Amino acid sequence: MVRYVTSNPGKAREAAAYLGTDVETIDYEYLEPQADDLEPVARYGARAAFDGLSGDEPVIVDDAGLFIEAFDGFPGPYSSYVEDTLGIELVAEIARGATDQRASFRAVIGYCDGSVTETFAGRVRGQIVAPRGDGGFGYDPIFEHGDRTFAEMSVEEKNAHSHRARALERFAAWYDAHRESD
Ligand code: ITT
Repeated sequence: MVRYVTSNPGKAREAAAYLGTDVETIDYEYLEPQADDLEPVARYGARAAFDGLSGDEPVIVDDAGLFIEAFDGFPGPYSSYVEDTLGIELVAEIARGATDQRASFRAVIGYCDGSVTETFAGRVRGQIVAPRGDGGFGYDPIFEHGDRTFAEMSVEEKNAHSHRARALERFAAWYDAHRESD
């Protein structure tokens, strides 16, 4: 059993739907350093969550963000702060004023079992649009992939395309091989 550690119920819902009974989701806030890249944040977070929680079961954390092409990837690792301060409507309005609306979501899964720490990245491309849909969470209403925003998709539909599902897929393949070699 792997523990998926997050304070975000939207992420927990998607991970549980993707990984099924192999995962237990735990609501726990671990120390997250600020960095220009997601990978070191996920790596550090996995270790911090493993050390902060009692128990020997491996943990995974998930650091994600929205990277807008016209803004050279901003807000990227600062997505949480920007969502809380500007809000997604204003992000969409500013991005739609630029000539290029392309963006991508990225997620990095950090894994730690006390002795091994690994990271797994996933990415999905799309474009910034005016908010549509009431599903999902965070920036989902302003991120269009194909002809729908992520907020217009069910959890299963979003998992068929998302950055998180791609990172979880890479993690799950590695973890199966890692367990077999133990
Ligand atoms: P934890 O760190 O506790 O897991 P968090 O919400 O702080 O939860 P992140 O730092 O990874 O998680 O999220 C950064 C921001 O990106 C935050 O504003 C999220 O709402 C947003 N976000 C992350 N994944 C997303 C997704 O799949 N769809 C829409 N927004 C997402």
